[in-house]
Amino acid sequence: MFVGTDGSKFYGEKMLHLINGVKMDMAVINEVVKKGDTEIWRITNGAHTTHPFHIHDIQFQILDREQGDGSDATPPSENERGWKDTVLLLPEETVRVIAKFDHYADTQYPYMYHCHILEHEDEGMMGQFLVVEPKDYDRVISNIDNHKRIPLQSFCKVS
Ligand SMILES: [Cu+2]
Repeated sequence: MFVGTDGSKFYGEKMLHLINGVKMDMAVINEVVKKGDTEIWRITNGAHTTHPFHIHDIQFQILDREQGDGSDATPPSENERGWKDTVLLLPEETVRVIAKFDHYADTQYPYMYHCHILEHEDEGMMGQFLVVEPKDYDRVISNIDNHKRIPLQSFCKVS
């Protein structure tokens, strides 16, 4: 799965903070994860603002950080090598995190991921993901695709 961040979008005078270019929508499931899977999420901040990116349900470990100039990814510093539920995304930075989704599964009630700056999440810088039993995955995906869900593997942008 890819999660990312985009440059801030300007709509008139208002700067919106979004993920994948869309606002949080209670009617949209942005991602679906199979319970028991280990996933690497690639989170890119294309903005000039720092965003603390928070994921519900799981704890993750930071794999590496990559600067926007395309320089090589570097491992996290000593203080970032423990279990995390939030990772700071510096401007123009990409961070990869790894997590195992092995807790509660439900086909209807999603978890959230969002920027932890209150003003940003209020603007819609938040998304929803379901964790489902593997046996339910195909059915859930086909149901959700009938609505306006962002396709899996889309490059999720936080801006
Ligand atoms: Cu933010």
